[in-house]
Amino acid sequence: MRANKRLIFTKLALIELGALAKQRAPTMTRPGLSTFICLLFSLSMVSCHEGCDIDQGWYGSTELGACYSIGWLTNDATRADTMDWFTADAFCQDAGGHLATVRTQAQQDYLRTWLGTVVPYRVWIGANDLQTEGVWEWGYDTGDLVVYNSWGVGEEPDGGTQENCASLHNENNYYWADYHCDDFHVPLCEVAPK
Ligand SMILES: [Ca+2]
Repeated sequence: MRANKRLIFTKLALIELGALAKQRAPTMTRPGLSTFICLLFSLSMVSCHEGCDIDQGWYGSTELGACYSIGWLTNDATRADTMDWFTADAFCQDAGGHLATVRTQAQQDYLRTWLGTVVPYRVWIGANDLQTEGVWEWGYDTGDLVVYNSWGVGEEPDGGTQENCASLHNENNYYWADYHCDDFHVPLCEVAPK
């Protein structure tokens, strides 16, 4: 990281912190800018992940509403790091969480920017319509229905009963797409911020 870029990031952070200090209500800030600043910090190796254990590979924040992890992956990720949706679901539960939910535009934007820098593969999230075709829920048979969505422009989801699990499509700007659940993708896990 060049020194002048660090200076710019520092200035942006000071501007943001100053704006936050002027607000009386701490519960509602400007999530878009804050999340952007936080992401810049993560890319510059400066911690800005309140509520998420970044030392253990969990990215996100209390403000974002989620901590996401692909913790065992590196930029050298290979197909060996991928698995089918059911194995991915169990993998995330073993990690103390669940396959990722994406419930807001801020979360989608965060994941798109972050994953675009680290994962050159399709990424499983928890959305599936395994129980009832066309009725998408977070996790298997949870009743936690998908409300916000970011399906790819066009026909997605377009696989009918043959494609019942959702992935962030790295070849399409991380919009969602439905895939056969036995395909091999990278699992994206989530835990709640502390
Ligand atoms: Ca389907």
